[in-house]
Amino acid sequence: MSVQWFPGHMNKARREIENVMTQVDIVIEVLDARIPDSSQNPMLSQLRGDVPVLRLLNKKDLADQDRIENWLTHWQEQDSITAKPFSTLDKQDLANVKQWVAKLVPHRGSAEKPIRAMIAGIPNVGKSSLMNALLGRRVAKVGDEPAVTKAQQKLKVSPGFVLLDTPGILWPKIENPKASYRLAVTGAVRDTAIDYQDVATVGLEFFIEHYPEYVTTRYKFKKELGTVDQVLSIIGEKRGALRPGGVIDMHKAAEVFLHDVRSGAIGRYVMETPAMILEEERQVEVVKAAKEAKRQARLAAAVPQRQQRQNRTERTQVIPAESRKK
Ligand SMILES: Nc1nc2c(ncn2[C@@H]2O[C@H](COP(=O)(O)OP(=O)(O)OP(=O)(O)O)[C@@H](O)[C@H]2O)c(=O)[nH]1
Ligand SMILES: [Mg+2]
Repeated sequence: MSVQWFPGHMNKARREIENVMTQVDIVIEVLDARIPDSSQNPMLSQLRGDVPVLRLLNKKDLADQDRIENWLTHWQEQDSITAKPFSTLDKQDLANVKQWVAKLVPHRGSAEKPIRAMIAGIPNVGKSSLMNALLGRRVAKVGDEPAVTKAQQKLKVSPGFVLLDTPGILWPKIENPKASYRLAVTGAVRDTAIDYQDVATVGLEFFIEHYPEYVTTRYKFKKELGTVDQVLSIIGEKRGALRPGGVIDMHKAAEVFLHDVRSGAIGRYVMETPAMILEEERQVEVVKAAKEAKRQARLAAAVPQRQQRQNRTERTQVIPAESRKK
C-alpha cells in the first residue's frame, strides 16, 4: 500500500469528494479505533458541510473499550457527532448501520427516496470490508482507486439504503509527527519514510507507558521493564532474533514487536485520548507561533537593509541622456 500523498493527489481526491458530496445524504466516516484522531482527516468536515456524518470506529476487536467510550463522549459533546464502536466482522454492528443512518437522515429511507451514503476514510481503515459486508458480496473494484471518475453507481443495501460504489479516499494527517508515528505503529501507513526500528521504538515507548502489563505478559518478563532499548533486545533474545555470534538483531526484534502490535496479539489498545490530542495540538500551536515570530523578526530586520539598498541605487542612478537634454 502506498500513501505518497502529493499535493496533486490531495487536490484531485478533494475535488472528487466535493463533487459526489452533492449526491449523498450521509457520509459514513470509517476510522481506525486504535487511532481515533490520527485516522481522521479534518478536511472531511469542510468537504461535507451540512451533510451529516456517521463515524464508525472500526476494528473495535483490536481496541481498548474504555478509551473508545472516552472518544464517543468527547465527540458528542464537542461536535454533536454520532460515533459507534464497530467491526466489519460483527454481524450485529453491520445490521445496526441501517438504523444508525436512518436516525441521522429521517427525511429519506423509502424505496423511491433511498438514503444515499458515501463511505469515506484514509487507507486501510476497512472501507472495502465495510462495503462488501453491507452488500453481502464482493463488490468489483473497490481497491485503492479514489472516488468517482465517471457517473456514480449506487449499490443497494436494502430498498431504502444505497451506497456509492466507490469510497472517498482521504489522506492521513501527516503534518503532526507524532500522529505519523502512530499511523505507522498501527500499520495504517506502512510506506513511510520513517525507519522501521524508530517506529518500533516509539511503539514500545507508548506501550511501556500506557499498557506495561501487555509487554510483561506477552514477552514473559520476570523483572521490571527497563529502557526501550533494553526491552527491545530482550524481546529479540526471547524470540530468537539473533545474528551469528549471538548478537541481537534489533531490526528483527522490531519486526516481531510491530507484528504483535499490528495483529493485536499484544492486547487491545487505543493510542490516543482526547486529552493527549488537545495537549499535542497546543504544542503544535506553540511551535507555529514561535516560527511565525521568527519570520516576523526576519522581515523587520530586512526592511532597513532593503531601504539602504534602495537609497544606494537611487544615489548611483545615471540620468539618461534624453532626459538631460530637456
Ligand atoms: N481486526 C479487524 N480487521 C479488520 C476489520 N475490518 C477490516 N479489517 C482489516 O483491515 C484491512 C484493511 O481493510 P480494507 O477493507 O481493505 O480497508 P480499506 O479502507 O478499503 O483500504 P484501502 O483500499 O487501502 O483504502 C484488511 O486486512 C481487513 O481484513 C475489523 O473490524 N477488525
Ligand atoms: Mg479498499
